[in-house]
Amino acid sequence: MSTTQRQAVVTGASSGIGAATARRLAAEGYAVVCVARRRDRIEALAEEVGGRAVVCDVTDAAAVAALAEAVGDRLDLLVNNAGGAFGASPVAQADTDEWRRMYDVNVIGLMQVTRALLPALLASGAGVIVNVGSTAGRVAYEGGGGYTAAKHGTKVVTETLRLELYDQPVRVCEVAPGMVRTDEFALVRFGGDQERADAVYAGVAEPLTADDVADAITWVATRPAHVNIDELVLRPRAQAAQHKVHRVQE
Ligand code: 8X3
Repeated sequence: MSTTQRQAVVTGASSGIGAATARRLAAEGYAVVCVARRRDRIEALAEEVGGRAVVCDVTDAAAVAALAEAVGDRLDLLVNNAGGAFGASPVAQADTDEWRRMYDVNVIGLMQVTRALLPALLASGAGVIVNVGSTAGRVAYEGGGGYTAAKHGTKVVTETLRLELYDQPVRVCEVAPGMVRTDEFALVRFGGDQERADAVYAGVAEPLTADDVADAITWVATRPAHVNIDELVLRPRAQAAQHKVHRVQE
Protein backbone atom coordinates (compact mmCIF):
# COMPACT_ATOMS: atom_id res chain seq x y z
CA MET A 1 0.00 0.00 0.00
CA SER A 2 1.38 3.44 -0.87
CA THR A 3 1.38 5.97 1.94
CA THR A 4 -1.35 8.02 0.26
CA GLN A 5 -3.64 5.16 -0.72
CA ARG A 6 -6.87 5.02 1.27
CA GLN A 7 -7.39 1.78 3.16
CA ALA A 8 -10.74 0.01 3.57
CA VAL A 9 -11.77 -3.02 5.59
CA VAL A 10 -14.73 -5.09 4.38
CA THR A 11 -16.06 -7.84 6.64
CA GLY A 12 -18.04 -10.75 5.26
CA ALA A 13 -16.01 -10.39 2.08
CA SER A 14 -16.08 -14.04 1.06
CA SER A 15 -19.26 -13.73 -1.02
CA GLY A 16 -22.25 -11.61 -1.97
CA ILE A 17 -22.42 -7.97 -0.93
CA GLY A 18 -19.05 -8.07 0.82
CA ALA A 19 -17.14 -9.43 -2.17
CA ALA A 20 -18.91 -7.02 -4.54
CA THR A 21 -18.06 -4.12 -2.21
CA ALA A 22 -14.39 -5.11 -2.08
CA ARG A 23 -14.32 -5.05 -5.89
CA ARG A 24 -16.08 -1.68 -6.11
CA LEU A 25 -13.84 -0.07 -3.51
CA ALA A 26 -10.70 -1.39 -5.17
CA ALA A 27 -11.93 0.13 -8.44
CA GLU A 28 -12.31 3.43 -6.54
CA GLY A 29 -8.64 3.23 -5.54
CA TYR A 30 -8.87 1.81 -2.03
CA ALA A 31 -6.42 -0.77 -0.72
CA VAL A 32 -8.96 -3.30 0.50
CA VAL A 33 -8.53 -5.64 3.45
CA CYS A 34 -10.86 -8.55 2.70
CA VAL A 35 -12.08 -10.12 5.95
CA ALA A 36 -14.02 -13.36 6.42
CA ARG A 37 -13.69 -16.85 7.83
CA ARG A 38 -13.11 -18.69 4.53
CA ARG A 39 -9.45 -18.29 3.72
CA ASP A 40 -9.51 -19.64 0.16
CA ARG A 41 -12.23 -17.23 -0.92
CA ILE A 42 -10.77 -14.06 0.53
CA GLU A 43 -7.27 -14.89 -0.62
CA ALA A 44 -8.55 -15.27 -4.19
CA LEU A 45 -10.52 -12.02 -3.86
CA ALA A 46 -7.57 -10.14 -2.38
CA GLU A 47 -5.38 -11.27 -5.22
CA GLU A 48 -8.02 -10.20 -7.75
CA VAL A 49 -8.43 -6.71 -6.26
CA GLY A 50 -4.81 -6.15 -5.26
CA GLY A 51 -5.70 -6.09 -1.58
CA ARG A 52 -5.00 -8.16 1.50
CA ALA A 53 -6.84 -11.06 3.09
CA VAL A 54 -7.27 -11.39 6.85
CA VAL A 55 -9.07 -14.47 8.13
CA CYS A 56 -11.34 -13.44 10.97
CA ASP A 57 -14.58 -14.52 12.57
CA VAL A 58 -16.02 -11.20 13.76
CA THR A 59 -17.65 -12.91 16.75
CA ASP A 60 -14.25 -14.08 18.02
CA ALA A 61 -12.65 -11.38 20.19
CA ALA A 62 -9.10 -12.70 19.77
CA ALA A 63 -9.47 -12.87 15.99
CA VAL A 64 -10.78 -9.30 15.94
CA ALA A 65 -7.79 -8.13 17.98
CA ALA A 66 -5.50 -9.79 15.44
CA LEU A 67 -7.42 -8.06 12.65
CA ALA A 68 -6.82 -4.66 14.27
CA GLU A 69 -3.13 -5.50 14.52
CA ALA A 70 -3.03 -6.41 10.82
CA VAL A 71 -4.87 -3.25 9.77
CA GLY A 72 -2.41 -0.98 11.54
CA ASP A 73 -2.77 2.52 12.88
CA ARG A 74 -4.65 4.20 10.05
CA LEU A 75 -7.91 3.21 8.38
CA ASP A 76 -10.16 5.30 6.12
CA LEU A 77 -13.23 3.09 5.74
CA LEU A 78 -14.81 0.21 7.60
CA VAL A 79 -17.68 -1.68 5.98
CA ASN A 80 -19.33 -3.86 8.60
CA ASN A 81 -21.01 -6.29 6.26
CA ALA A 82 -20.64 -9.63 8.05
CA GLY A 83 -24.10 -10.78 9.10
CA GLY A 84 -26.88 -13.05 8.13
CA ALA A 85 -30.08 -14.85 8.95
CA PHE A 86 -30.40 -18.34 10.37
CA GLY A 87 -33.82 -19.88 10.21
CA ALA A 88 -37.28 -18.40 9.76
CA SER A 89 -39.33 -19.97 12.50
CA PRO A 90 -42.18 -18.21 14.26
CA VAL A 91 -41.31 -16.98 17.74
CA ALA A 92 -43.32 -19.82 19.26
CA GLN A 93 -40.99 -22.35 17.64
CA ALA A 94 -37.80 -20.28 17.76
CA ASP A 95 -34.46 -22.03 17.95
CA THR A 96 -32.52 -20.32 20.76
CA ASP A 97 -29.16 -21.16 19.22
CA GLU A 98 -30.11 -19.60 15.88
CA TRP A 99 -31.29 -16.43 17.62
CA ARG A 100 -28.05 -16.19 19.57
CA ARG A 101 -25.99 -16.65 16.42
CA MET A 102 -27.91 -13.90 14.66
CA TYR A 103 -27.41 -11.46 17.51
CA ASP A 104 -23.79 -12.51 17.77
CA VAL A 105 -22.87 -11.82 14.14
CA ASN A 106 -25.19 -8.91 13.31
CA VAL A 107 -24.69 -6.95 16.54
CA ILE A 108 -21.83 -8.23 18.72
CA GLY A 109 -19.52 -8.87 15.77
CA LEU A 110 -20.20 -5.43 14.36
CA MET A 111 -19.53 -3.87 17.76
CA GLN A 112 -16.29 -5.79 18.27
CA VAL A 113 -14.85 -4.87 14.89
CA THR A 114 -15.92 -1.23 15.25
CA ARG A 115 -14.46 -0.94 18.75
CA ALA A 116 -11.17 -2.47 17.64
CA LEU A 117 -10.75 -0.37 14.48
CA LEU A 118 -12.11 2.95 15.74
CA PRO A 119 -8.72 4.35 16.83
CA ALA A 120 -7.34 3.79 13.32
CA LEU A 121 -10.46 5.33 11.74
CA LEU A 122 -10.10 8.42 13.92
CA ALA A 123 -6.40 8.60 13.13
CA SER A 124 -7.21 8.96 9.42
CA GLY A 125 -8.79 12.33 10.19
CA ALA A 126 -11.87 11.52 8.09
CA GLY A 127 -12.94 7.97 8.81
CA VAL A 128 -16.14 6.35 7.56
CA ILE A 129 -18.08 3.46 9.02
CA VAL A 130 -20.76 1.90 6.82
CA ASN A 131 -22.87 -0.69 8.56
CA VAL A 132 -24.88 -3.03 6.35
CA GLY A 133 -28.34 -3.20 7.85
CA SER A 134 -31.54 -4.37 6.26
CA THR A 135 -35.16 -3.47 5.68
CA ALA A 136 -35.58 -6.22 8.30
CA GLY A 137 -34.25 -3.57 10.66
CA ARG A 138 -37.22 -1.35 9.85
CA VAL A 139 -40.26 -3.61 10.12
CA ALA A 140 -41.40 -6.96 11.46
CA TYR A 141 -42.47 -9.93 9.41
CA GLU A 142 -43.81 -13.35 10.31
CA GLY A 143 -41.05 -15.90 10.81
CA GLY A 144 -38.43 -13.17 10.84
CA GLY A 145 -38.32 -12.47 14.57
CA GLY A 146 -34.72 -13.42 15.31
CA TYR A 147 -33.36 -11.71 12.20
CA THR A 148 -35.50 -8.58 12.43
CA ALA A 149 -34.54 -8.19 16.10
CA ALA A 150 -30.86 -8.50 15.21
CA LYS A 151 -31.08 -6.09 12.27
CA HIS A 152 -33.01 -3.57 14.38
CA GLY A 153 -29.97 -3.95 16.65
CA THR A 154 -27.62 -3.11 13.78
CA LYS A 155 -29.65 0.04 13.11
CA VAL A 156 -29.76 1.18 16.71
CA VAL A 157 -26.06 0.55 17.35
CA THR A 158 -25.34 2.65 14.24
CA GLU A 159 -27.49 5.51 15.57
CA THR A 160 -25.91 5.27 19.01
CA LEU A 161 -22.40 5.38 17.60
CA ARG A 162 -23.22 8.43 15.49
CA LEU A 163 -24.40 10.26 18.61
CA GLU A 164 -21.39 9.21 20.64
CA LEU A 165 -18.90 10.26 17.93
CA TYR A 166 -20.62 13.51 16.93
CA ASP A 167 -17.50 15.59 17.69
CA GLN A 168 -15.01 13.15 16.17
CA PRO A 169 -13.66 12.98 12.59
CA VAL A 170 -15.65 9.95 11.56
CA ARG A 171 -18.94 9.44 9.75
CA VAL A 172 -21.33 6.68 10.78
CA CYS A 173 -23.73 5.42 8.12
CA GLU A 174 -26.10 2.55 7.44
CA VAL A 175 -27.02 1.00 4.10
CA ALA A 176 -30.19 -1.06 4.47
CA PRO A 177 -31.19 -3.21 1.51
CA GLY A 178 -34.43 -5.07 0.98
CA MET A 179 -34.62 -8.08 -1.31
CA VAL A 180 -31.16 -8.89 -2.62
CA ARG A 181 -30.56 -12.09 -4.51
CA THR A 182 -27.13 -13.43 -3.61
CA ASP A 183 -25.71 -16.94 -3.81
CA GLU A 184 -25.81 -17.55 -0.09
CA PHE A 185 -28.15 -15.35 2.00
CA ALA A 186 -31.38 -17.34 1.60
CA LEU A 187 -29.55 -20.64 1.23
CA VAL A 188 -27.81 -20.14 4.57
CA ARG A 189 -31.04 -18.98 6.19
CA PHE A 190 -32.79 -22.18 5.13
CA GLY A 191 -29.92 -24.49 6.03
CA GLY A 192 -28.99 -25.31 2.43
CA ASP A 193 -32.57 -25.95 1.21
CA GLN A 194 -32.31 -24.60 -2.36
CA GLU A 195 -36.05 -24.90 -3.01
CA ARG A 196 -36.96 -22.73 -0.03
CA ALA A 197 -34.21 -20.30 -0.93
CA ASP A 198 -35.44 -20.01 -4.52
CA ALA A 199 -39.02 -19.45 -3.32
CA VAL A 200 -37.95 -16.17 -1.68
CA TYR A 201 -37.31 -14.69 -5.12
CA ALA A 202 -39.96 -16.62 -7.09
CA GLY A 203 -41.48 -14.51 -9.85
CA VAL A 204 -39.59 -11.36 -8.89
CA ALA A 205 -38.24 -10.01 -12.14
CA GLU A 206 -35.22 -8.23 -10.78
CA PRO A 207 -34.28 -8.50 -7.12
CA LEU A 208 -31.35 -6.30 -6.14
CA THR A 209 -27.93 -7.77 -6.83
CA ALA A 210 -24.92 -7.72 -4.55
CA ASP A 211 -23.39 -5.18 -6.90
CA ASP A 212 -26.38 -2.83 -6.56
CA VAL A 213 -25.77 -2.74 -2.81
CA ALA A 214 -22.00 -2.43 -3.25
CA ASP A 215 -22.68 0.57 -5.49
CA ALA A 216 -24.77 2.19 -2.73
CA ILE A 217 -22.13 1.47 -0.08
CA THR A 218 -19.41 2.96 -2.26
CA TRP A 219 -21.51 6.07 -2.95
CA VAL A 220 -22.18 6.58 0.77
CA ALA A 221 -18.50 6.13 1.59
CA THR A 222 -17.22 8.50 -1.06
CA ARG A 223 -19.33 11.59 -0.26
CA PRO A 224 -17.34 14.62 0.93
CA ALA A 225 -16.07 14.25 4.49
CA HIS A 226 -18.68 16.64 5.94
CA VAL A 227 -21.63 14.78 4.37
CA ASN A 228 -22.99 11.98 6.55
CA ILE A 229 -25.56 9.76 4.86
CA ASP A 230 -27.26 8.55 8.03
CA GLU A 231 -29.16 5.78 6.31
CA LEU A 232 -29.85 4.66 2.80
CA VAL A 233 -32.69 2.18 2.24
CA LEU A 234 -32.83 0.47 -1.14
CA ARG A 235 -35.17 -2.14 -2.55
CA PRO A 236 -35.87 -3.60 -5.96
CA ARG A 237 -38.62 -1.74 -7.82
CA ALA A 238 -40.80 -4.85 -7.42
CA GLN A 239 -40.72 -4.56 -3.62
CA ALA A 240 -42.73 -1.53 -2.56
CA ALA A 241 -42.72 -2.71 1.06
CA GLN A 242 -41.58 -5.81 2.91
CA HIS A 243 -44.82 -7.71 2.17
CA LYS A 244 -45.75 -5.96 -1.05
CA VAL A 245 -43.73 -7.71 -3.71
CA HIS A 246 -44.69 -7.88 -7.38
CA ARG A 247 -44.40 -11.50 -8.49
CA VAL A 248 -45.31 -12.85 -11.91
CA GLN A 249 -46.25 -16.45 -12.62
CA GLU A 250 -43.16 -18.40 -13.70
C1 8X3 B 1 -32.57 -9.25 3.96
C2 8X3 B 1 -33.92 -8.68 3.76
O1 8X3 B 1 -36.40 -9.30 3.57
O2 8X3 B 1 -34.87 -11.14 3.78
O3 8X3 B 1 -31.77 -8.49 4.80
O4 8X3 B 1 -35.34 -9.75 5.67
S1 8X3 B 1 -35.17 -9.78 4.23
